[in-house]
Amino acid sequence: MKKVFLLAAAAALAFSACVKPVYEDKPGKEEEKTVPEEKEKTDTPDTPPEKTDIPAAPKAGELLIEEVYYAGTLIQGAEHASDDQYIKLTNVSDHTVYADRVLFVMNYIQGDKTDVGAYYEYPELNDGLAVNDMYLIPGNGTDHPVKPGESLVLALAALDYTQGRTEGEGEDAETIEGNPDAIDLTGADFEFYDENDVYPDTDNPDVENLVIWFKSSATITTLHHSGLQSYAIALVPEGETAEKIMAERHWSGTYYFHFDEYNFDYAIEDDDVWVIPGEWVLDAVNCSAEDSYFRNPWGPAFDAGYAWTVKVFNDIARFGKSVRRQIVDGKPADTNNSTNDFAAGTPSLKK
Ligand SMILES: [Ca+2]
Ligand SMILES: [Ca+2]
Ligand SMILES: [Ca+2]
Repeated sequence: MKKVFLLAAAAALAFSACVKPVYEDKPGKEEEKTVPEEKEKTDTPDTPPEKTDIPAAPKAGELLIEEVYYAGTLIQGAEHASDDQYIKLTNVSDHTVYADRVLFVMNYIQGDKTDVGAYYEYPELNDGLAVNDMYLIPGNGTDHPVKPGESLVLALAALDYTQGRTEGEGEDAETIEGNPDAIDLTGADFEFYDENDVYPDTDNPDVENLVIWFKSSATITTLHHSGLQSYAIALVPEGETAEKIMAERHWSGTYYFHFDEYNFDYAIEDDDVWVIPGEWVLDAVNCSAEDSYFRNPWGPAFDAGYAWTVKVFNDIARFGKSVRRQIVDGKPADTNNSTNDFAAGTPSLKK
C-alpha cells in the first residue's frame, strides 16, 4: 500500500517494471582451430616484432560508449519524438578489439530526485556496478572485430524511422507515419529485440539481436527519453552466464526512500539487481539533467560526472540531440568524467 503511494510520489523515479528474467543462450559455434605454421629458426638476434594488428578482447578504456542518443527525434507538429534511439561503441585503441561477450548494462540505483524532492538512498558500492538490465553482444571471441577508430551501433530497434510502418498485428495493428527528421537505423550492428505479448517489438531480420540476460521492462526496453539513466559496458569472462551472475552476484542491503518527513526502508534482496565487478567494466556513462540530478548511480571511479542534453528535466529542446564524447587530441575524450568528456549535439548518424 505505502509503496503504491511512494511510487506515485516518485513518478519520475519509477520507470521500470519488474518481470521474470528471460535468458537466452546462443548455440555455441565450434571454434575453428588452426595450427600455426612453425617458425623457421634463424641465428639472427631477436628484433622487436613489427607492429601488427593483434586481435584481442577490449581492455578498460579501449572500447568506449562514444555516443548515446536517448532523446529521439522530435516529430514535427507533435511534442514527442520517434524512438530512433541508439548507443554507439567505438574502439579508441590502436588495434582491433572483439566485441564478443561485451555486456551492455543499465543502472539499478536511481540517481535523480523528483521535482518534489523525493529520492532514494542506497548503501555505498565502489568496487562494482549495481545493474538490472543486461544485454550481451553474442559471439565466440572473434566474431565481432572492431578496427581502430571504428564503431558498433546498438539500436533499440533497427528500423528506418524516416519511413512509415505498421506495428503489431490484427486488431492491435497501428500505422506509424515516417518522421523525415529521424534516423535510419537499419544499418545498425545489433538491436534490442524484446519479444513479448503486450507491446509489439519489431525484429529486423538483417540485424543481429543482442542476447537478453535480463530486462526490467515488462514490454520492450527503451532508453529513458529524458536521459535520467546510466549505461556501461563490461567484458564478461568466459564461463560466466546470466544464470551464474543472478545466482552469485545479487546485491543486498537496505535502501531508503525519503520524501519530506516520510522515510521508508526496503530490502535490496527484493529487487532485481546484480553487481558487475569493477574489473569487468570497460566504460560507464551517467546521463542526467541538472535540475533532476541527485547523485551518480555508480562510484566515482567509473564516471565522476554526467552527460546531459538539457538542464531542465523533460525540456523539449533535448529532442534531436545526442550526448557524444568530445574529440581531444584526435580521440574521443575519456577522463571518466562525463560532464567534461561529453557534449550535446546533432546525432552522428543523422543524415
Ligand atoms: Ca527493440
Ligand atoms: Ca534482428
Ligand atoms: Ca571511461
